[in-house]
Amino acid sequence: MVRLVLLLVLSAGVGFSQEEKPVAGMPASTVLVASDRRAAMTLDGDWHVMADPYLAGLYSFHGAFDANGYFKDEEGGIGGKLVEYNFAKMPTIHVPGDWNTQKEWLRMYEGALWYERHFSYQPAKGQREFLHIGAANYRAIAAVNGKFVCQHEGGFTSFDCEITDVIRPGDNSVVIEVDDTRLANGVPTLKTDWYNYGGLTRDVSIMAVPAAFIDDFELHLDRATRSKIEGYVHVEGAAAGTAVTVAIPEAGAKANGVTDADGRVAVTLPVKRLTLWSPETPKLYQVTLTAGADTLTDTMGFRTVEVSGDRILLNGKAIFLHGVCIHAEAPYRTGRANNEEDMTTLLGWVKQLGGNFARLAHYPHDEQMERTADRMGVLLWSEVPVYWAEQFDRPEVFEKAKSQMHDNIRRDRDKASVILWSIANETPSTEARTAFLMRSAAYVKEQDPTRLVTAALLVRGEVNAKIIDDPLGQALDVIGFNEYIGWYEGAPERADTMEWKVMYDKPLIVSEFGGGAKAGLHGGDGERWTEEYQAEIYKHQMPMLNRIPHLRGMTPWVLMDFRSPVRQLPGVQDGFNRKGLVSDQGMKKKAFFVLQKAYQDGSVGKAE
Ligand code: GCB
Repeated sequence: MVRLVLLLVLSAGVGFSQEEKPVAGMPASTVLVASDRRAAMTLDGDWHVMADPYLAGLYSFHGAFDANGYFKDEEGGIGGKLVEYNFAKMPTIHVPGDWNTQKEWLRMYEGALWYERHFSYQPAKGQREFLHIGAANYRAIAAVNGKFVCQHEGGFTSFDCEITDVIRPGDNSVVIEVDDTRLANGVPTLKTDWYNYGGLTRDVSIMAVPAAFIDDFELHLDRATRSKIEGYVHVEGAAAGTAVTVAIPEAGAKANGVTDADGRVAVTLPVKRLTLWSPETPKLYQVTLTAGADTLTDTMGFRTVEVSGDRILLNGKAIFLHGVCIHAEAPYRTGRANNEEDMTTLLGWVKQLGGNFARLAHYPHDEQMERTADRMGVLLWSEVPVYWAEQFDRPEVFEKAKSQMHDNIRRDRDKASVILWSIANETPSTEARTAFLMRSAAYVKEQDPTRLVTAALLVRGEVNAKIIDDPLGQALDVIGFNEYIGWYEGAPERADTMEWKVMYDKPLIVSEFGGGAKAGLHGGDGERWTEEYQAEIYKHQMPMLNRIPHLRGMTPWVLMDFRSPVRQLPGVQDGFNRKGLVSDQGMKKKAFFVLQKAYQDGSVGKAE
């Protein structure tokens, strides 16, 4: 491993490119499920930061790692003696938080930023410790007390690095290099329509667990009978025969078992009189898992979701998904959403709309979002950032997408709110794309057969007709599609005569439609950027949506205005995509009320 790293460091001087940054050979990270339910020592707060656009800390003449995998300087964990830098004298920024909205000098910065802080700790004998990072956009390399502990790629998934061997009693240092350079072979790729907020955007903490501990489990209500909960528990480091118990005291359910040679045990809990989770009754139960010395208590809802013909069934009943798309943008202050108040505000607006559903665009959101949706009763579509023109023929791109799907599913399969895994958004229908996404769909099915697979597709158009026939549809349980009639395409009235030809007998969700408006800008119905024009789009969309065969859900674009560097129109956009129903400052636009009325009186959408 060390040799590989050194080799890469040496070769870095000659023709080094961002895409080749040394990620191979470093210790891997893992994802500990329900980590937010474990006792943790928070590392949130102020961290020293140093921008490093030339990656001097990794590759400079100072060198990087010594023969034992240590950074040369134990003090700060970055190459060289403390001559040309000094973390203690560097400015600080707050974690969690993107760097762009915290410091004017970092507003447009894309590159590497080193984070550093100290913390005091007393390791208990026989425990294992992990550094938990809620999200680091886009790549991260972490070191504790000068020793590498892990690397990670993917800006929106959480990860855990084992630090048992390097953490020590008393003072400890942690250094994390976060690099948000956009990559042609990254997921997402170079161009998106959202702000590339860099940094440690979510909570960071130290977690201690017993030597053998529950790192993964899955529990779901059986679709066929709805009278038993099934799944498994995995105990990392457990000897075969370790006793495992799963108990849901309020439901009078309990199961015992022992781990096999892989640390795994299958569980079945018969349940009677279970209150099923739904948007109307978001009932959550305490679920206690015990394995040897480890105990983990999660909060879970139980429900089933399935497709029958062209209907979506929740707990066996046909449902129409009245929803809206949401970016992980913080209301009022902008930047990345990362606390419970942000989540409650965003989902509160969904509830005010009369909605029961949200599409979390276009990447995994903070886990607190799913927790809040579980509590408030909002069904969710969860997505990985396979967005627009990915390099679908490059094998490493598939591996990156796969690891994000894996980590996202592993983190959130204990959340009743999540019913749909989306594998992509608006990808061109090419052979390479279809082969890639067919594999993605199969992978998601294998990882989680209890939920539904979807993607937001593009639609083909004829003069007065739209056609949904993308070959990827074959691999999806529910077909999502985006359309912008009245905004990118014609005037709002164009929807009135549009015909829809759907080649699949499957449930459909219109996963985007809408248009831009500047909150507070008023004018005639035909005047772009006014609240009136946006409201007109919604008024003309709804009757059309009611004519689309198999339509079982809708998530207009988008709940709230969000920052995007490709939206520059001065005085109107000013760096924000203005398709929000609510402004970034929480002002509701006219279209909000048009949609609210339709959701509340049920005039749009039929469950069967
Ligand atoms: C889309 C994309 C979304 C954009 C939106 C827009 O089709 O999926 O990410 O933000 O259109 O506003 O153009």
